[in-house]
Amino acid sequence: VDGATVVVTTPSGEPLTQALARDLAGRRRLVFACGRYEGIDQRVLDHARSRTEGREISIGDYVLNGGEAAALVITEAVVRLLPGFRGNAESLVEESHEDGLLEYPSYTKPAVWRGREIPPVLLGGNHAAVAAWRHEQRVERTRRVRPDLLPPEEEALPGSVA
Ligand code: 6SD
Repeated sequence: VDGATVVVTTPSGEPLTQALARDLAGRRRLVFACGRYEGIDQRVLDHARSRTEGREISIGDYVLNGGEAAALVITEAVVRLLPGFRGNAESLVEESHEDGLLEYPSYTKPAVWRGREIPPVLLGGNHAAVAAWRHEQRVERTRRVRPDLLPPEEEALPGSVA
């Protein structure tokens, strides 16, 4: 198809990241090719690549039974980045993986739910304190579950000397 990017979902592809999703969101048209059984015959891939731009993409280091679920995941990551998908463009920027840190924990109403309270700093009205607390939560969570993502300026542990 004219101007299309053919996306082949495969565990041997380049990893899907937010940056790759953003790249794909800028393409005119995406065509997904989903393998079954042994995947897609190499000649079909070569033919598609001779006529269009092709990307082989993996959604993670595990093996699915076919490419369809991976295509759905890629579609979800890309479509929400298209212009006009939702009103507040700024709210996208704060989310996990847009700036290398995981998201801070989210609290809504009520202030006490089944005996569990919202952290008091969030109810204090001090916006700078809220921002500092959320940043620390993001750093702590990233350090704990995804140390590979931690930006260099956050690598030192609190109290450590450079
Ligand atoms: C046989 C497929 C296509 C089988 C896949 C992609 C990822 N990240 N894991 N597994 C996959 C894709 C598996 O066709």
